[in-house]
Amino acid sequence: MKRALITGINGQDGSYLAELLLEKGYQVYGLMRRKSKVDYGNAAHLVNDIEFVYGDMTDIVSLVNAMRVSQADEVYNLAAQSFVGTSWEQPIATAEIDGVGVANILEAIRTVKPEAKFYQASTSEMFGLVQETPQKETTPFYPRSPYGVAKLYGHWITKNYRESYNMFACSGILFNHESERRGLEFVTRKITDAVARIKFGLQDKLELGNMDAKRDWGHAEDYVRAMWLMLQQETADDYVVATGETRMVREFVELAFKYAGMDIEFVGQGIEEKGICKKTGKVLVEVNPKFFRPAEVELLLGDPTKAEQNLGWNRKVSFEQLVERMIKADLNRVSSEK
Ligand code: NAP
Ligand code: G4F
Repeated sequence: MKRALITGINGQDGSYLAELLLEKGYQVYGLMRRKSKVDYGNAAHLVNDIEFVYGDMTDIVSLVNAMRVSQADEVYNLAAQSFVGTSWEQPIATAEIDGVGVANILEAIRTVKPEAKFYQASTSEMFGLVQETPQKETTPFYPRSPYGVAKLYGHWITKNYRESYNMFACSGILFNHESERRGLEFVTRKITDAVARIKFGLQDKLELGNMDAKRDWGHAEDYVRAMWLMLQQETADDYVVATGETRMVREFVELAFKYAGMDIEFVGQGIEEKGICKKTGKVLVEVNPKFFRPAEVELLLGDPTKAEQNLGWNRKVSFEQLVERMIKADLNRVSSEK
């Protein structure tokens, strides 16, 4: 039986990856932070199937302990302060968790079980002010947030340990991936949650920042499969994982309202732009500059050719299916809460 350690087990990707590895017969260990009230987050339904180990990416002792306890053959480092907006408010914590934390886990592996295979959760945020479109493995990086800068350190230290110590260490440069389990502050889930609440009369309108931003959005279930595939190869390498399609935030909003039976149209420009319900004429979407970022990533569009050719990876969930799944789940949840 193969053994895997997943950091960030309570997050969106951690829970989907744990399900995949359990299905494949792995013994799964999950690293989680101690909280004043125990909360397994997205992994709550797996509480009897996973061995949980307390630890923190900023505490190398806890990571050495997690490696000793798990004796993992594969380590998936998904733990991070993952919200770009917060990285301007907590730049140091973000650097310590998302940057130095990667060196900590690599050192823990090197100390306890150097032959373990390692996956690092790198990100398309590292492309930031994009230098080439579509973005691929060879595109130069230009991060635009403290999060992107910290992740770039994590990316390079992973490559450096591969080259310095011959460790099997891979980075997946994953573009945005969402799901019914996405945190409520990320734009897709903020939209589907708000649309459901508006539908059931619990909220008047949705306030957003930059609706012109373009993202390459896929479903998390597809993306965790790519992580696993990377660690099943003969040699370690880095891969872009993306859909090859890009959409504006505004398109996500329109589709989410449509699937909830409330067609909207956008009128006005800039901070005056509004989304109006075609049937009732009510304003359902407004711009609030409070959600603008100090520096924005305007466009992300990934080229997944290498992952498709070398890993045999393909995404299964389309953009439309992603929005539909998320809106359906939030409509069900909000209706039962109501
Ligand atoms: P997520 O839902 O925010 O999950 C992140 C997890 O990291 C949470 O379980 C969190 O635990 C844990 N964590 C945070 N700080 C920690 C610390 N100091 N020590 C230990 N654990 C800590 O993120 P996700 O969407 O699943 O993303 C997984 C990884 O992929 C992240 O590294 C993210 O940066 C990266 N990534 C995500 C995307 C995307 O579009 N989703 C794209 C590219 C890369 P708590 O529950 O205790 O907060
Ligand atoms: O959903 P977001 O917060 O995701 P962002 O910044 O692209 O980061 C996500 O994807 C990265 C991969 O590229 C991951 F590494 C990272 O961990 C995270 O998962 O914002 C998407 C876009 C941005 O351009 C933002 O300015 O939506 C725009 N936006 C417009 N209004 C908003 C809002 N974002 C949020 N969160 N909230 C708004 O009201």
